[in-house]
Amino acid sequence: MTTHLELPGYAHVYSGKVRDLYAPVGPDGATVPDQLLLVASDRLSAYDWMMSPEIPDKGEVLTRLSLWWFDQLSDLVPNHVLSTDVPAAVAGRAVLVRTLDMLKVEAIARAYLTGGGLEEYQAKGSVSGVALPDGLVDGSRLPEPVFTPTTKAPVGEHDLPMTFAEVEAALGAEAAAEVSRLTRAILARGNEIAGARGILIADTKVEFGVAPDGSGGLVLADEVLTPDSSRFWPAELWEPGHPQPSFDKQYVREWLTSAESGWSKSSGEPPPELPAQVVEQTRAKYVEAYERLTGETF
Ligand code: Q0Z
Repeated sequence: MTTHLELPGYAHVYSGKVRDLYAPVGPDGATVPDQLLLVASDRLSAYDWMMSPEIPDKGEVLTRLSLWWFDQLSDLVPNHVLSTDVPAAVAGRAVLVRTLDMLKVEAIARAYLTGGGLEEYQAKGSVSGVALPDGLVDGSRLPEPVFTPTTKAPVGEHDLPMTFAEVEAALGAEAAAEVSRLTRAILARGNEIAGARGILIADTKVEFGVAPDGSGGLVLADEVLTPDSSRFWPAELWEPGHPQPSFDKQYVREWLTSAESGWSKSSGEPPPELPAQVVEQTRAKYVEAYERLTGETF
């Protein structure tokens, strides 16, 4: 069990699997309600287990990538970022954001068929109520991105598919339509940009909020189009008909499932420590994704 950082001027609010939330503390000692500090750690999960050791620089790579995507998407949707002026201890891997009322829906869109979407297609010929052509296989590109929302389950539990009617009941018909349109537009834009740089984005999960005073429309929050919120695939290895290798986690998964690790996914036992070489190869993949997408040196 790891405990969170002590950040001067901030109070810890919440920790997820790989990120931590803090609230700034005002001069009166009270937390500032309209701002949050979002801190990305170097933690990595695979097969629902937290890996050890951590992946150096992963939090900074993902934070900088998310900030870059917010810029690429700024004509589509406003975002929650206020500032990157953050405590030195988390420099580069934290952002100060506007506190929003978060929508209680996981906004997911799929551009390629795999995972839960593939299972639903095989059973029903449709995904989230959208009829799809016959003959699609694992990894097939969809004619256009499909909105496949889920519930937001508590940490440790798994999210469940929601019908569009359930999203409308939760958010109202107008907001539901806007969340669907924006989520699909974000993934379409993501693939226009990433495809030209050798990365396919199979699917992505985004989070929206609204200003607590009810003014304005949807605001894109959290992280966006990172390998933690999306499935990134190397374009040159794309071959529909079987599961695609993950751009970022391939070395970790290959090692964990190899005889060398001595671990079995189905054992219920925690996985062994990652070898230094697997950690370094994985770090290099995160850096490579950042550099390919942004065209900048990490
Ligand atoms: C994001 C999360 C975690 C990082 C709440 N702008 C916002 N306003 C209100 N709430 C959030 C945001 Cl981004 C918010 N999360 C997910 C959990 C670390 C992000 F522990 N939860």
